[in-house]
Amino acid sequence: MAGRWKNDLNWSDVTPKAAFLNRRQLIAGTASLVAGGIAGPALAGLDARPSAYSTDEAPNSFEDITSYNNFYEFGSGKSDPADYSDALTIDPWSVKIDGMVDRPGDYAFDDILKDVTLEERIYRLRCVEAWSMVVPWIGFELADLLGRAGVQPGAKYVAFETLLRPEEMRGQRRPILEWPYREGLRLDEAMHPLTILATGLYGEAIPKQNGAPLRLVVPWKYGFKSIKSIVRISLMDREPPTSWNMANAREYGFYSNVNPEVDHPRWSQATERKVGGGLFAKRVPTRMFNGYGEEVAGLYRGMDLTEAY
Ligand SMILES: Nc1nc2c(c(=O)[nH]1)N[C@H]1C(S)=C(S)[C@@H](COP(=O)(O)O)O[C@H]1N2
Ligand SMILES: [Mo]
Repeated sequence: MAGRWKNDLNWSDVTPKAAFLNRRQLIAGTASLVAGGIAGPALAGLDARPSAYSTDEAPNSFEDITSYNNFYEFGSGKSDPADYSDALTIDPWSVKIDGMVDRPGDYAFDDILKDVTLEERIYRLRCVEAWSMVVPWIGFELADLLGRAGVQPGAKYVAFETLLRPEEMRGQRRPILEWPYREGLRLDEAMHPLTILATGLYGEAIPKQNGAPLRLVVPWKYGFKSIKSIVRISLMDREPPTSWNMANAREYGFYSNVNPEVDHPRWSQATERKVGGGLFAKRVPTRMFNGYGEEVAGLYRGMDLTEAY
């Protein structure tokens, strides 16, 4: 994969990770690279531009983001994805887009990238297990790809599937979940500009444990909605079955919007532990829609979010 970016120089080489402490510093870094004339090769890495949707909060370290993961295809321990995802081959990769679209087919990963605008999106990530991180993703809006496939008028939902390959994904050899991992969004959620497909983080191609080569990121929903290593996207007129909902519908609703007022049946969702804060860090209050309410509350106007959780 590294080769596909056509250069060996990445953000990590030209900018110490510490320089990513906050967005302002990142932008300053971008500007100085441009001024210094090495922006071409360095930024060709993922050629991403900053976005107004990014949070000013300090991103977690690359180490935190790539060593504390949920990716049950490699096991249910937090370090299993980093320990075992090396076995996954991600080149070649294609995404089947089917269902209610004008141009169904197998879209090669390289081909998908040709047509999209990569941005850096520094988003909060809130896991349903009540921990959180801030991640500097690189990605593009899902709406761009759906537009290219041509969504038909009757489509109301989008279903996503992860790769099924037990030979390489050792967790799939056990029935922890009904494989392949499946997720879904309502079409308006999928078309929202905050909803991205991430292909990188910290300016580099996305590590396998984070969902290489492309994964969904829906920052106002619990992390499990942000399905990794996607091989299929289907446009449907009905709500698709989703993995965690099939495993336990009472605990994991289809919407799963971050909501501090609706507790998980087994724990409170009112507060969260920020990963990387240290053993004695205080928990912080969880925000409605993970702090993205201004952008997305309108999608749910008139809905009872205690019922439709
Ligand atoms: N295919 C797949 N996608 C997945 C998961 C998984 O087990 N399999 N875990 C989810 C959960 S519970 C979370 S919190 C996020 C974690 O993303 P990260 O490891 O990149 O932080 O990925 C989500 N996407
Ligand atoms: Mo999660």
